[in-house]
Amino acid sequence: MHPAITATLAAALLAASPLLGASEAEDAIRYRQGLYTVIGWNFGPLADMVRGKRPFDAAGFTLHADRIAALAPQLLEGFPPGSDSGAPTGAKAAIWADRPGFEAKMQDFVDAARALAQAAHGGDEATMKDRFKTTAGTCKACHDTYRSKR
Ligand code: ASC
Repeated sequence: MHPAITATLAAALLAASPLLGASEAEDAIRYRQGLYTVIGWNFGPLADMVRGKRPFDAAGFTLHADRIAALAPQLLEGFPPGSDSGAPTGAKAAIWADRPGFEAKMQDFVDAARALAQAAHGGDEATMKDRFKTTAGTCKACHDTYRSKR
């Protein structure tokens, strides 16, 4: 085969192949799902406090808010190209097809989580609850577009 054709074919194959091996994609999927599980674990008590299902407790609120603020910035690395499949996942192909849109939604969550933790350290209950609602809104906004319905 002509070298130019071989090179073109090789380039086409590379472009079509996932950038990650199967086990790397699976690791990334497990990593991000683990993070979302831990974030959800910490989100629960905050939601309960905001909804009046458990007594407001500023120290507990701050603990969980700090954890979420620390975890949120670690999510994006769990979505490398090629990790759209390899293990059961609700992540939509739009995450990779519309990367700037996805990263903007992710950044909204990171920013909101940071503001939530800052409010918690500020100690004003109304502000804490308000920032919680903003944060929950950023979760939902991303899920609406980039996560398949469960
Ligand atoms: C949760 C959870 C979500 C978000 C979202 C916030 O606890 O599992 O996906 O909060 O419902 O609107």
